[in-house]
Amino acid sequence: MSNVYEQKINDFMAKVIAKNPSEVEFHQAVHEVVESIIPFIDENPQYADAKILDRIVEPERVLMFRVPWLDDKGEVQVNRGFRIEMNSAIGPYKGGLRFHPTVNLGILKFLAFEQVFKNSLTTLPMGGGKGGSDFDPKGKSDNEVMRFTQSFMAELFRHIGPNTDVPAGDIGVGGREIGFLFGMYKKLRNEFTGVLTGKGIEWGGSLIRPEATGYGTVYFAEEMLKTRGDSMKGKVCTISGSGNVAQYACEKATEFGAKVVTLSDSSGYIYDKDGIDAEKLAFVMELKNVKRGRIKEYADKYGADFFPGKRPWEVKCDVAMPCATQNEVNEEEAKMLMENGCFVVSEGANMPSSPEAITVYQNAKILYGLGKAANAGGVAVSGLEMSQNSMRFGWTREEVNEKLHQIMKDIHSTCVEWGKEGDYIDYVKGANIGGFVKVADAMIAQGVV
Ligand code: NDP
Ligand code: 2IT
Repeated sequence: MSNVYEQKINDFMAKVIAKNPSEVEFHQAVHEVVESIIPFIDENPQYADAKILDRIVEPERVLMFRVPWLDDKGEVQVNRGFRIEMNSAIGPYKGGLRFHPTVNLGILKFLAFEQVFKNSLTTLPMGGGKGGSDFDPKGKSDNEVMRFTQSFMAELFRHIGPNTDVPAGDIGVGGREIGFLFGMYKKLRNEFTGVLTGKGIEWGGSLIRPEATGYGTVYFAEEMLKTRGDSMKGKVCTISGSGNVAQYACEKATEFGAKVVTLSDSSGYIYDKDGIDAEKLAFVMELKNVKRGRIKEYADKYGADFFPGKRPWEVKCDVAMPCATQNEVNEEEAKMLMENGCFVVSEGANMPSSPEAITVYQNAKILYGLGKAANAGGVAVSGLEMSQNSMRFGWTREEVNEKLHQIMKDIHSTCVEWGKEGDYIDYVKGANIGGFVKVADAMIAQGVV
């Protein structure tokens, strides 16, 4: 990159950091995007004239609120709730809710910022948002989760709506939580609407929404492999996480003929050299979604290895799919992946690779599908859930899956269109520019608002 661009990027970042001190994940996400966008804007001055970059890093609205609730002992607990309404240029704010003790403003702003570009890439009319709380669902009873969730919605309901802001799940928010949130919203508004996605199939949900993020991440990996005349068949895959995204990435990779050898949680990872087949995955789903147990129990049951406190990137693989959380692959781990022959990284999680890890992938010229492209399948099917709710009609599994698959192919094509550099496809550049253009053009068309 030329010195002129580096100077412009540094100047821009200095302003962002001064204005948003201590929001380190937000700085990281913005930096990754502006590295692609600043050179692009130089050739497309209409975006500079309209100050699009200055506007796009500023949330349209940030909501922060007290969430008091009573635990099972009758003691008062207090958490903090957030909703970041980042950008509504191309549709209502859309994005998940995260319940995790690490949640803070900077993390949710990074996620909301990523969501703007991701949602644009899906081709569907959705703006970007994110929210959540520092509430820790681990070890809480169903009743405690319900009381917390109802208190959270007792404030959030006045800010959201099917044409305004449509939350969904993320870490710590799955079918159970969406159910409690929806029930409370409906009671407070006296309206049955598609205000949340990820709903149960009996009450307005879409088939394939639970599967969508993980499936999409594998579809994206398959598209990347196709550019080299290759496929997922026969590939050894490492996956981190064992939640919603990891489970369905494992299912689809196995269906595509790959062998998935790892899963993890925050306590460590399991390595199963024989592969995690459908029966073993059913055990994981019961363990994680119903019993809410630890991944170590997989090793106890199937005689696999368990590595406490470690992440799976030291395991030899062809394809790595980080599906747990942000910054879960550092520079050293990225180097380890490359040294062991990994040549595809498809990110189910949001921003799982550190900036240094990304540089390692780029220098090695591997197929690197960053989260905002590779994990867009989840929000894409959320968009399809919104369409089905508006039509008061539901598509079949096959129809939704086909649409999801096509959207992932289209996102891949967009990345190629904007990111092709000779023989190499820079998916980072491709996704950032491809996601930016539509939002930026819409912002210009709508004036200074
Ligand atoms: P889940 O809550 O279902 O699962 C999260 C998994 O990641 C768990 O195995 C959890 O382990 C692990 N994990 C979470 N935080 C950490 C941490 N700090 N360190 C180590 N492991 C951790 O969440 P999802 O599967 O829905 O989300 C996973 C990732 O995918 C997130 O980055 C999310 O933003 C992203 N994503 C999710 C989408 C969705 O539709 N759900 C869509 C697009 C992206 P433990 O149980 O021990 O905490
Ligand atoms: O990060 C994400 O894209 C999600 N957690 C899903 C958001 C959604 O609205 O389905």
